[in-house]
Amino acid sequence: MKYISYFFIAIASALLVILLSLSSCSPNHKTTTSQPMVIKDQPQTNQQTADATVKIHNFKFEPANLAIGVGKTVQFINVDEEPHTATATDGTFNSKALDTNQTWNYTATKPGTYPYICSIHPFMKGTLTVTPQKN
Ligand SMILES: [Cu+2]
Repeated sequence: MKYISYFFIAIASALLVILLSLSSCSPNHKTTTSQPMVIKDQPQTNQQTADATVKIHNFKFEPANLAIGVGKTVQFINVDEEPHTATATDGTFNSKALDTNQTWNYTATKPGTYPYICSIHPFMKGTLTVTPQKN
């Protein structure tokens, strides 16, 4: 009987040691092994990151006038409770309706001046100027 109880104490302490080493090691392993994978994923999300942002707030485009270089990306984000769009009056781009906190990216392809409105609230006006230089 004594041997059996020693045996159990030995197993229990061994388990404790394993548990302790696991709990102290696993956070380190997570930060070292899973973070490089996150970093690998980041370039993909960085490609979608915009060069400029237009916030749609209080039924206004902020800033209402924005200039970006050709090839650059502008992100529209609607922070209103109402849906809004960013719709070029000449049809060059159209975000369709953006719900609250929804974003939409537009990459400028051709230099020019593009007035745009919200097609739901046409009194909302903005102008996107696409400059020839890639800045
Ligand atoms: Cu609107």
